Amino acid sequence: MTYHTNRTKGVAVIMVLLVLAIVAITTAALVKRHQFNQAMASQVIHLGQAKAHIQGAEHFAYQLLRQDRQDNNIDHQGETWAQSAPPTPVEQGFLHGKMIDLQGKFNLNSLVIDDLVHSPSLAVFKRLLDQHQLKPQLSDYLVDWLDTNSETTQGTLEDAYYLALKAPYRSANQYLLDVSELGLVRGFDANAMALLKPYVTTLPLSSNKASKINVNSAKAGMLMAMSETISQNKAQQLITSGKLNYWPNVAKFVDAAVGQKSVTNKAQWQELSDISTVSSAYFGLNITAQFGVSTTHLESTLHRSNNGTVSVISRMYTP
Ligand SMILES: [Ca+2]
Ligand SMILES: [Ca+2]
Repeated sequence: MTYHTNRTKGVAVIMVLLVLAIVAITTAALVKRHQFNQAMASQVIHLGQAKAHIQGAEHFAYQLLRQDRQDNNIDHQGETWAQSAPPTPVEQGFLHGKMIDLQGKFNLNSLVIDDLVHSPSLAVFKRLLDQHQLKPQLSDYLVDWLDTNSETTQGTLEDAYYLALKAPYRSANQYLLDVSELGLVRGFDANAMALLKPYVTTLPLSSNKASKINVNSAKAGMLMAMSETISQNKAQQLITSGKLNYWPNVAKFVDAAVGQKSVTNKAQWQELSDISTVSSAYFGLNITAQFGVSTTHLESTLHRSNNGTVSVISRMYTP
């Protein structure tokens, strides 16, 4: 009898312990779920706050560009739009942004104009490849990717290479929308992409004309690629002079780069002049907003028309 009572008591104790364990587990799960829901809710709130602030900053950037066009027709790095805003505290978060002149880079789409190779642009791109010890054939592969026909200049089929790949695809035969697409083109491996990225961009062609490069925003490597006569030293000199005092017009820059136009340098002078500008229409905007643990990033490409109207060409949020 005693044995039976003890056994019953033992079973009861185990039952109580079991119930307690279940209660503890359930409570822990509920607390965890509550914390998770709370975290989710604050994440959603923070994300909403971040996006609202980013949109505000984006509109501010449009205004800067619009105002700038009303003020002048020259674009350089000393102007307000070109100054990056350091992380600025806003209500419950931080906001920072940067605008770059995309015309300080080489527009890859300029290689093919009216379905034909644009020789001045090809020369720039070949020098850019050479500068980074990349094969000159890369420019041929890119031209074939951009032009509408499916034959290479050697008369072979462009797609022969792409269709033989493990995951086959065809040549796009159209303009690039993003620099990352270059990774699909024959020969453009990760190394080539990384080397070229600071110097190249993909912009629409205004009135089907090759894009000009803004010499007030171009890096030294870009200036070297723009003319065979611009050495590394010369490019550095031009950058230094441009920083002290921006180039107010193309002629002043070209004179400084290749010397005043004369019988001997006439061709080089004209060549460099034809691909240069001091006025930009395309800008890249990067805005980061940090609220709580959420960081949201916006990358957009803006177009500014001659009268200052700003429109968005592309916009990408992460996340
Ligand atoms: Ca300006
Ligand atoms: Ca083609």
